[in-house]
Order: sequence, then C-alpha cells, then structure tokens
Amino acid sequence: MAEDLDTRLDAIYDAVLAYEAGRAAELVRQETARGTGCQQILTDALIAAMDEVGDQFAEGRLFVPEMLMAAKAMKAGLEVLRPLLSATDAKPIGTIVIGTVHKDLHDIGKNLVGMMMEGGGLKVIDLGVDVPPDRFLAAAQEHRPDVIGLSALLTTTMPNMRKTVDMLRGVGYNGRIMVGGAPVNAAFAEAIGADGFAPDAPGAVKLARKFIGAADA
Ligand code: B12
Repeated sequence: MAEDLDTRLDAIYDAVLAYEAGRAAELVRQETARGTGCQQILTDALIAAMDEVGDQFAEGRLFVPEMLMAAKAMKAGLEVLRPLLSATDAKPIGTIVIGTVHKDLHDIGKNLVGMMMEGGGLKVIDLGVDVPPDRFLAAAQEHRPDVIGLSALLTTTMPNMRKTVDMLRGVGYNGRIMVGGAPVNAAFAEAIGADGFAPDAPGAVKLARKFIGAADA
C-alpha cells in the first residue's frame, strides 16, 4: 500500500517541520517497526524535511531558532535509527576519525555518516563539531586512523578543510582523507589534496571500505 507509506512518511516530514521532536521520534519508531527501510525514512522524510527548512531559511521565511528546533526534531528521529544503522557483529575492519571542521556547528550529516560507518564495519572516533586542524592532527597521531573524514556545511568553513588537509599532510599523515557536506564536491576535494569525496552517507561508507581494501568495495 504505497499510498499509505507516502502518507506516513509525510507525517514524519511534517513533525520535523512542526518542530515536534517527540512525535518525529515516535513516528520513526512506528515506521521501523513496520519494516520500512532506514534509507527510505531518511531520504523521503527526515532529510527531505531538513532540505525544506534550508530552503525556507534561504528565502527568509524562517530563522536560526526555527532551524535549530527542526534540527532537534530531525536528530530525535535519527536517534531511533541509530541502532539499526550502526549494527554490526563483525570485528572492525579499520578506523575512521571524523569531525566537522573549525567554525562549523552542523553535525547531523556528520553523525549520520558516523552511524553508517559503524554499520559498515569501521571503528568511529567522532571529534564533534568546530574541530580545529590541530585536534584532527592530535587524533591522527593518537589513533592512527585508516581514514579521516572532514565535514563542512558552510561555504565559509570550506577553507578550514584545506587548512586541515595541509596540516595533516605537513606532518606526514599518509592515511586517506575524505571530505563531504552539502557545499563540497569532488573537484574541491581534489583541489585541496583530499583523497576523495562522497555526496551522502552510504557513498562515504563505500569509499572508506574501498580505501581500506574491503573485499566488496
Ligand atoms: C540544520 C541546519 C542548521 C542548524 C545545525 C544543527 C546541527 N546540530 O547540525 C543550526 C541552526 C545550528 C544552523 C546554523 C547555521 N546555519 Co545552517 N543549516 C541547517 C540545514 C537546514 C540542514 C543541514 C542538515 O542537517 N542537513 C541534513 C544532513 C543529513 O545533510 P548533510 O549535512 O548535507 O549531510 C549529508 C551529506 O552532505 C554527506 N556528508 C556530510 N558530512 C560528511 C562528511 C564526509 C567525510 C562525507 C564523505 C560526507 C558527508 O552525508 C550526509 C548524509 O547523507 C541546512 C540546509 C541544508 N539543506 O543543508 C542549513 C545551512 C547549511 N545553514 C546555513 C547557514 C547560513 C547557517 C548559519 C550561518 C545561519 C546564521 N546566520 O547563523 C549558522 C552557522 C552556524 C555555524 N557556525 O555552523 C546555510 C549555508 C549557506 C552556505 N552556502 O554556506 C544553509 C545551506 C541554509 C541555507 N539554505 O541558506 N544550521
């Protein structure tokens, strides 16, 4: 009953746009219990709602406080999906250090990438948001990760990706570096000397597994 599914996904979308975190979480819970896939809930409801919020913000129809409330509702839904996205019984095939670059506070996409990396068999060390280059460097030295993932959602913080890559390469970090976030693309990744870019969380996992040399990647 495709129509019913659409209606139910619309209800999750509406809950995020109404800033109702509890309702969003409960509807996501009901949807997973029905067996609907995480990707569909993410793409058609939760991420779609954040895109709408971004559009309304760009048009001046809502402001930062509303954007924050919608983000809280989205995060409540995402937390319900966390155990499903990060579940794995396998021993980790490698380690990724991930963080949002300096002066950037957006973490929903980075968190989603982290959850799916765990599900893809990687050990994840999450440095959080507003991470300056030297903290990435310290984490690289401490954890010796196979991959470092940098996230940025603002055009103004993209240069901090370059600074981070420069600092890591400057001290001879020779693992892989991948970048992502809405304003980032493959050409930018190449221009700053990163090893790769992925447009979304499943793509990020595929790329990390390829870097690590996993059999299926
Ligand atoms: C929610 C939100 C906020 C929240 C963030 C809350 C939080 N905890 O994250 C708050 C309210 C704090 C916020 C603040 C601001 N925001 Co804001 N925000 C958004 C919004 C609506 C949604 C972002 C989001 O979560 N999307 C959903 C996730 C799942 O998608 P994603 O982040 O893109 O991640 C996916 C991929 O990009 C990729 N990915 C992400 N990271 C990585 C990392 C790697 C390694 C890889 C491989 C892949 C990857 O995989 C993810 C999953 O598929 C966007 C609009 C938008 N459509 O993006 C604006 C947006 C990013 N914000 C914007 C702006 C302007 C701001 C502010 C400057 C507003 C202000 N005047 O204060 C501040 C900046 C604060 C700061 N210093 O960071 C602009 C940026 C414009 C630009 N070109 O730079 C946007 C685009 C809105 C707009 N249309 O104008 N924001």
